[in-house]
Amino acid sequence: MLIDEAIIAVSGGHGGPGKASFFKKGRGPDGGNGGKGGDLYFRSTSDLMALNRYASKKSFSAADGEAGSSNKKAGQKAADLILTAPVGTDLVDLDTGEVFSLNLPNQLILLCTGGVGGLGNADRANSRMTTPLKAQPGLPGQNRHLKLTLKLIADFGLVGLPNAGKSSLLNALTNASAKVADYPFTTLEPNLGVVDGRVIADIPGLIEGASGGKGLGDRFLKHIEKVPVILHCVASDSRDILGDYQTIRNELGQYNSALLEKKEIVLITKSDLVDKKGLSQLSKSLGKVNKNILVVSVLDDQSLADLKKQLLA
Ligand SMILES: Nc1nc2c(ncn2[C@@H]2O[C@H](COP(=O)(O)OP(=O)(O)OP(=O)(O)O)[C@@H](O)[C@H]2O)c(=O)[nH]1
Ligand SMILES: [Mg+2]
Repeated sequence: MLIDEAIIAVSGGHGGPGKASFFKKGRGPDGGNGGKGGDLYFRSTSDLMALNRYASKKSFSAADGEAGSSNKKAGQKAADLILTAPVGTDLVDLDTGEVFSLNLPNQLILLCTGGVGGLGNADRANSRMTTPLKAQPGLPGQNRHLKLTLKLIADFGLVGLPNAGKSSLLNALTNASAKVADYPFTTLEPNLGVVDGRVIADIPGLIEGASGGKGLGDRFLKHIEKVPVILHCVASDSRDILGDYQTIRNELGQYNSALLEKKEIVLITKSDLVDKKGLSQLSKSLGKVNKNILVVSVLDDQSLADLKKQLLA
């Protein structure tokens, strides 16, 4: 199962404690400083499942700095911890509201700096305090409570009512092998496919009320937010194709009105089920709301080639 949301606690490592020690024969303090705690980073990965590990483990901390030792020997800085999240993940600091977005491949973001190491008693010595007996303990690393939300980054998003033929199109156009069946809600998680380096996302079916939680609800609407072009599928054998179209537009708009500003190509799917005259009526009726219409069938290679051409242009 694709996990696309997680809440975790993260922190940089604690600074290592300084050392309190003395040279032999009363020649003063020789305790070394503690090392810095490790920093905690997030790196983007192409692995869509990368958030799954945060379903079980909820707390991550970089390693603590090494303690200082005698003879003024400083402790080592601790190793950094690099966590991963899929490209398209937004990380929101739940305390400050800061948002960090992993939108690029292999992007590295510093989230928490490690704490500085404590001073050993050698470095604490000064003219007023020549022989400090104590060292400093080091400081804790920065910590954050993060909400991770994956919003798929794809060039195109297939959107529509259940059964509209979205997954069939994904399979016909790309290398994907999404499950296809003649019942609603076959697709329960988004699928991705690639054609000539362009990514198409197949978003699970939406129904009236999805933005308010009906059907699979609004869980997947967020995946449309980072997709620049919507491929809106409406089935040609529907009894009310304009109604189907408007239902989806309403849900998109209620979730986030910015989704309605995106470029939209309307795909009248399963065109083999309707005769030419019927198809031209459907195009005419949808043409009142969107001029960018293509008629496709997974059984009609020419229609798929035309669609591909338009997508890759
Ligand atoms: N005749 C015909 N049937 C199609 C075509 N495309 C899809 N179908 C059928 O329509 C049904 C639904 O197809 P899917 O691709 O699973 O539809 P979906 O939109 O992904 O559905 P959900 O995942 O439930 O939202 C399946 O039985 C497909 O075989 C087509 O071009 N022509
Ligand atoms: Mg499907």
